[in-house]
Amino acid sequence: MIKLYEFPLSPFCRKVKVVLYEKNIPFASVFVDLFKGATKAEEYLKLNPFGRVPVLIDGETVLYESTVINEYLEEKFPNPPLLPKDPVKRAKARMMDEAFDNYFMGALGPIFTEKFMKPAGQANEAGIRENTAKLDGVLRVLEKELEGKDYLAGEFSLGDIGFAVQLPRAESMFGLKLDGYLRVQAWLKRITSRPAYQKSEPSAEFMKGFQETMAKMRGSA
Ligand SMILES: N[C@@H](CCC(=O)N[C@@H](CS)C(=O)NCC(=O)O)C(=O)O
Repeated sequence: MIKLYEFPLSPFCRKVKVVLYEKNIPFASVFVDLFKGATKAEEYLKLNPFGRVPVLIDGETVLYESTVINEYLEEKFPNPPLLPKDPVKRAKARMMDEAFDNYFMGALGPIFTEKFMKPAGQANEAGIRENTAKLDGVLRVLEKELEGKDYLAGEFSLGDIGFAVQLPRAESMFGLKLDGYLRVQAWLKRITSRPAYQKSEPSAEFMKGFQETMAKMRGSA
């Protein structure tokens, strides 16, 4: 059976999990405790020398990088398809996934560090504002992309998944405002109501533990 090494809150892990569930691929989840530095352990580095989650193991095949893992799953398990047939729409789906990884997560990562990793009161507020403005810029792009379309590439695809798993989290944990982005809100509703999406949500128990650990870390940082 396929194994997914994951940290449930990681959007890169959730990108892969949504695909596994959408395609009804059975898999076993292996919890990688980022708080305990598990990605830097010698055994883990044999799987991913860059020390990140997710890692997917399929028989003898060991893969890392969420985008590549999802392309692999799409090729090996083509049904239901998560990339459009039309080459232009396929390119759009891939562009949107890249935009998520690079521009959205590229701005959210530094906000996470400032807001959650620094001791209370020591966050670089100017840095947070600057990166929040970048996130807002990405939302403007999405709103425009969704003009006349239900999904970013015209049909539900790999291009929607990263954004859809992380936008609600960015709203609840980072205070990102979706007000005024009406197409984005409607599109999110369409995706978040999918059973595969819902199954990929971290459990309430995990979230409670996560919040307690973050609070302890900030208190003692
Ligand atoms: N480009 C990678 C990014 C993976 C990544 O950054 N994962 C983070 C969690 S969201 C991680 O493993 N961090 C652990 C660490 O840096 O030690 C992908 O798409 O899989």
